[in-house]
Amino acid sequence: MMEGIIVQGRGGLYTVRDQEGIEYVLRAKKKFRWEGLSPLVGDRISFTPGEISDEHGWIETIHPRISQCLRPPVANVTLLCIIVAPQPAPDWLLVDKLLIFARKQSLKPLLIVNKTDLDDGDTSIRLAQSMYAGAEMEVYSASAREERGLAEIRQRLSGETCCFSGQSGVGKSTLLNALFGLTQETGDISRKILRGKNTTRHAQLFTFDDIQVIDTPGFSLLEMDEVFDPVLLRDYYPEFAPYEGQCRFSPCYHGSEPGCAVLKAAQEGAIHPQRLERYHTLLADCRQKWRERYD
Ligand SMILES: Nc1nc2c(ncn2[C@@H]2O[C@H](COP(=O)(O)OP(=O)(O)OP(=O)(O)O)[C@@H](O)[C@H]2O)c(=O)[nH]1
Ligand SMILES: [Mg+2]
Ligand SMILES: [Zn+2]
Repeated sequence: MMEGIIVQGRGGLYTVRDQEGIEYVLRAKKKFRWEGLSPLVGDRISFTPGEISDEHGWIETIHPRISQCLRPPVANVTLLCIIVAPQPAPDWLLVDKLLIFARKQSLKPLLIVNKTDLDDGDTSIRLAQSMYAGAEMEVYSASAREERGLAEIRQRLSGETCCFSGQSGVGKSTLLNALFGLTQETGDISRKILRGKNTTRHAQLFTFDDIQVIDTPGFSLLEMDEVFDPVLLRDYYPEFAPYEGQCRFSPCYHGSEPGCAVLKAAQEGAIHPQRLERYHTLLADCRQKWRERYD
């Protein structure tokens, strides 16, 4: 049996790369379906290669995952790189949701503001830096087009399995091309609606020295799929931590309770008001799902 990593999967066929960099096309054995397990890009697997006359071999074993993302569906990522750009306009709520996903999976999150060449007065990068200052997320900036900020990012990605994630059209593929000399297809942004055109259709894994990166298709909707007790949401906000236990009520959701230390901190400028506002949006969403959980 041989060992490899899934670099792409489409239509039930998986491209797998072995240690020597040779690629094989494989199918998954039926037993995985019975086990409710489906192979993901990033999975480490054991396989039997196809015979010369066969078109494909078989995935025999999927090794235990250190992490698993559902959106985008990839395995064994260590660093979730969330990409935003001044254009298309950042959906910060989407960023906050990705950040929560990352925390749930114990992935380190990292934000990259791309297209700084379009960032008038550094508005986007400054906003990102101030919003996430207390959120334990590193913030980098880059211009794939003008090749700015690339060396710092490359250095940060060293030793990691990174997943590039974010809205369509922010430049994930262009940035990966610039960082690693790839020639992936990139797409224009629609002029009318200023949105990406979903150019990347499948997740794909690339390896450069000690860096593995996965490019993924952009998306604009992200549901908080998991239903969980809304009181747990606050645990995903490191900027709230200094105030836990100081609110009048216990537990406090930091919603609109009187005597809430988090609300007070936000009023005094210690917590970014937009982060708190979006937290309230997610809290309402979470509460509704929690109420409806037995329906
Ligand atoms: N001005 C500017 N444009 C950029 C930069 N990076 C990417 N773009 C442009 O943004 C558009 C979208 O780039 P893509 O790399 O296809 O975006 P993507 O995030 O991979 O999009 P999907 O594959 O659809 O998710 C292209 O027209 C790129 O040329 C940049 O740093 N500056
Ligand atoms: Mg792309
Ligand atoms: Zn509170």
